[in-house]
Amino acid sequence: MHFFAKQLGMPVVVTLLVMCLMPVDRSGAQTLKAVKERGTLVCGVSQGLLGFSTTDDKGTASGFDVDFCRGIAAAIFDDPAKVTFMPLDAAARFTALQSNTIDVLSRNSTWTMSRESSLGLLFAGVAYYDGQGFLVRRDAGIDTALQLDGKTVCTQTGTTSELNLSDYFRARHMTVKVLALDTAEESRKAFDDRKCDVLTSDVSQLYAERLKLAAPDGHIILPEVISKEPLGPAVRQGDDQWFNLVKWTLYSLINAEELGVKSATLDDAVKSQNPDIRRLVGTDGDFGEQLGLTKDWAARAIRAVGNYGEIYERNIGTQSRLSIPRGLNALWTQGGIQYAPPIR
Ligand SMILES: N[C@@H](CCC(=O)N[C@@H](CS)C(=O)NCC(=O)O)C(=O)O
Repeated sequence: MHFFAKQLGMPVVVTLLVMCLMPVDRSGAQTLKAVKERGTLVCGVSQGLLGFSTTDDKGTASGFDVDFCRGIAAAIFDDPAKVTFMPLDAAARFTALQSNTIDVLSRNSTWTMSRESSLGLLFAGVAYYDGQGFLVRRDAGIDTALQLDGKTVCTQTGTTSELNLSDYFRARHMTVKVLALDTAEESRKAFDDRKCDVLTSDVSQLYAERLKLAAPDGHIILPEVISKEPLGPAVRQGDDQWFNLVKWTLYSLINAEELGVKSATLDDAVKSQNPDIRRLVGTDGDFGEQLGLTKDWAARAIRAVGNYGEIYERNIGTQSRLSIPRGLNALWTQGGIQYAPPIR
């Protein structure tokens, strides 16, 4: 008998061998099953942030964060409409995940350590590299954050913006009065009503909020970006299959842009000889099956919402009213830092 078998005894060796050959334990994998049984994905979004998630008069949701959820729904059901959007304010968003009210949170939320280490969540990746900034009235004569001493700043409760604000001014021995409100709408209104001199938030949100102010052109965003705000989709801990599905759907959209695969050119991509493209769209390999889906999982998502660049330009980039330059969110091959691990 082999040495190890002698030491451990034959039954133990056989058990170990059988365990090694068994499929991976999927006991934590409840979310995908629940989503499929329910027939719709429940996605937590903001209560209305232009370009990221808004709802029109007919009740149709659109935006960058919304499209990501539609992409996941398409990957699962081959139908981007099979998603239910749940608007959440900053304070309610993480509890909604913890209590199983939503399957995924796609709501301008910053990936921070404590949100993973103490809230029991996991961020699946960075969909948008952001940073915190300041918006002021053009006629206030302020052109740098260093002139904000003594001013009143409006922010939102339960956000990283509120925390960074005090760090930033304390470190510079400056004092600002903070007016922390519950929703973005309340902050914007307070600012428009001149209850505060400054509005602070992630820069992408300042672009969105500026368009909703009574006089958008009468406002400027100061040059200082005081924090790192990597925004991305979050899930509950304890379901690796679901975590992988959300993460690789995001990465497939970024890889699709890098490989030049677009919604309109998907039929050509399926016939491509490029091995990276063949794996992405499911012509080669069984990557989709490994996620609990079908081979063409990524192709379904790309067909429905386009690649990362298409989602960006349509909602917040050149084709949108926000017109936010790609900046850090350009691909790593184009001078930015959006970089997706390979599908192989
Ligand atoms: N990225 C930051 C800020 C996120 C946040 O909730 N910002 C507020 C504005 S400061 C917002 O988006 N509100 C949208 C809403 O209430 O629907 C975080 O994760 O804490």
